[in-house]
Amino acid sequence: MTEIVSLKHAMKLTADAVDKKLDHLMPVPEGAERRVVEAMRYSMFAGGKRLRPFLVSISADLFGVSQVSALRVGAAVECVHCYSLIHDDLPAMDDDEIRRGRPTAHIEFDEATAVLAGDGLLTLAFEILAHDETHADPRVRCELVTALASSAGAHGMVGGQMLDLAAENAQLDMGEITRLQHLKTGALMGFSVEAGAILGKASQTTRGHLAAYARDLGLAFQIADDLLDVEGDPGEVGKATGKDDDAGKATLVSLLGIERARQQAQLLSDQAISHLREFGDRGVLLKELARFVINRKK
Ligand code: GRG
Repeated sequence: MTEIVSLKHAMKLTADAVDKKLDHLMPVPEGAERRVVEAMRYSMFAGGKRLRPFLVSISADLFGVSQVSALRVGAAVECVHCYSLIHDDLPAMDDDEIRRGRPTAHIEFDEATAVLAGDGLLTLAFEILAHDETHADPRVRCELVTALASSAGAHGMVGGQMLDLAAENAQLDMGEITRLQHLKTGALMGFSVEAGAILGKASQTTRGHLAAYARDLGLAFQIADDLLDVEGDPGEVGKATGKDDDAGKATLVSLLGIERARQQAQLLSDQAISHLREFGDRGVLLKELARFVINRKK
């Protein structure tokens, strides 16, 4: 119980700090472009958990990296995450009207503005990473840019979203679903964990352990998300539930059933924790987070 309280406290501290940073990085301009920035801010400051910035922060902590760097990278990855949610909600994709308990961006504004708000956030992410305040070493900044681009692009999250769209009303097996989810959800989480190691110039062996942790964490997170879609309370989850079933989407829950999916999430969470041995007590928040993602209610 004490550990969960301290995890929540640590998550809140990071969320507050990254919100402050994002507020500073997204000033509202005068003129006609004001509307797109307002839409970016509307979606950005809507009560997200800031899980990915927290992952950056705690992985950076393992290597004694300054929180100034970690917060900027956290802000960048949250921009990419937020863009993906705006675009995912569009009528051409998941066609959702509620996200985080509020009207989605295209409902609150309009479709064209929502597309542009997503584009604005995606490009802002790379501007943040490339700035010399993110890290003094340009090679580190370049590595961050490359890693975020590949985890967000056609061989990462965008590719996963393509597989997801193609999967409607298709019979996917466990391997295919796992690959889809690894790309759609896991890739950006993988970047978030890897970012600390890039900032801290960690060894390849250490990076391998963190990548294995992130892979299992992402898959466990996604199963929990699919369970929430089946069992969650829309009021608490902050969005419509039952969407996967309505769209005929294959998930590990539809394939395995609720009980076995829950067991699989537990197994992945335990496996994620097993990759953290080399960090000893310093890995405690990463461990707690692996437990948190499968027990969350939103
Ligand atoms: C449109 C390129 C493009 C990609 C969309 C992320 C994504 C890919 C789709 C979102 C659909 C979805 C519900 C995916 C499940 C995993 C996920 C990203 C959940 C939302 O992440 P949280 O729980 O959200 O971290 P908050 O609101 O806390 O920020």
